[in-house]
Amino acid sequence: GQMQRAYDYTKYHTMDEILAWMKMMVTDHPDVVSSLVYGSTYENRSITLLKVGLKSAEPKKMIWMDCGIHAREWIAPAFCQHFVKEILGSYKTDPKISEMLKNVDFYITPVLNMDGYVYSWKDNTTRLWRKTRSPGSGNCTCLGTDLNRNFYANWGMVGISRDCCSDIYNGPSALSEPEAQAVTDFLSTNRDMILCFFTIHSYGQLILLPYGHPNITAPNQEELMQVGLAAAEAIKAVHGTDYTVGTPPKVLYPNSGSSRDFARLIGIPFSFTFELRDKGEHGFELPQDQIQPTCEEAYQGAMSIITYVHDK
Ligand code: ING
Ligand code: ZN
Repeated sequence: GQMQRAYDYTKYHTMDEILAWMKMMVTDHPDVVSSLVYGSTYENRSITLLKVGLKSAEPKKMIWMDCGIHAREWIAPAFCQHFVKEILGSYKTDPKISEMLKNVDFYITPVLNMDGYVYSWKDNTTRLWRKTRSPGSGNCTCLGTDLNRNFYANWGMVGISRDCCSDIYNGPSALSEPEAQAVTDFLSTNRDMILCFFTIHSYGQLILLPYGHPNITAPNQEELMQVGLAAAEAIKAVHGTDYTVGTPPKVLYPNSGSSRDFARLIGIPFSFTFELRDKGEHGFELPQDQIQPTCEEAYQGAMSIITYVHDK
């Protein structure tokens, strides 16, 4: 089928609604979209991505994008959905997007931390949940590990907490969380084919580059910075929104165990964290009337980077 069925992209959606949306994308665009389960969460939900691209006889390069690694950052899953909607709505008429879909496949996970996302929708007291829902080590009574501190990338070194009640608890061990293990397995298997890695967060209006650790520098740091700055310009051109570009230690504070750093460490040349709107006025509870403009501008930022890596 060619037509896009109704879905309200200007609202936040529950996990069940997002899963139904994913099924709808596959059903409505069978020639371009398929879904793939690549792991399961602590609570046994199937971690599912959408693969978006045109069929090809040749092996295709890949672009990775995950959203919702942190439960409360609801604008992130909304962005992944907007991104899929935009490329599906434009590839038939936009020769640039159609060329991209011929040459690369997009692997897009709308909600990585599914257990946490479901919990953040439970009631008013759980709205600001960040972590997974697994028990920490030993006798701790708190639940949850920060997935973005749990990857095998200088795990446990800096910008983490060993207190399992902390929001930046890095977990009992590297890759203790099945969600981090699932991403790690996918990236490791496909690392030679992946051109670019995006992980989408909020908030802060930042484009973060590897590495989070202050003592290591990516070999293509200069190029990452230039590509990031061009993306920030593309973002600003849409609604005038300012994004800051740099490594975490330069723009905020160091961290370790992030998926962005892991992706770069295993050789994926371009790896970026987007921190979407805003700068703290509403924070994680970004009003729904900002979903559309936030996604429109960030789409242009992501496309600026994707165009660069595609044409290179
Ligand atoms: N921020 C990311 C986090 O994992 C980050 C990325 C790391 C930003 C270090 C700045 C410094 O903390 C959010 N919002 O999750
Ligand atoms: Zn985050």
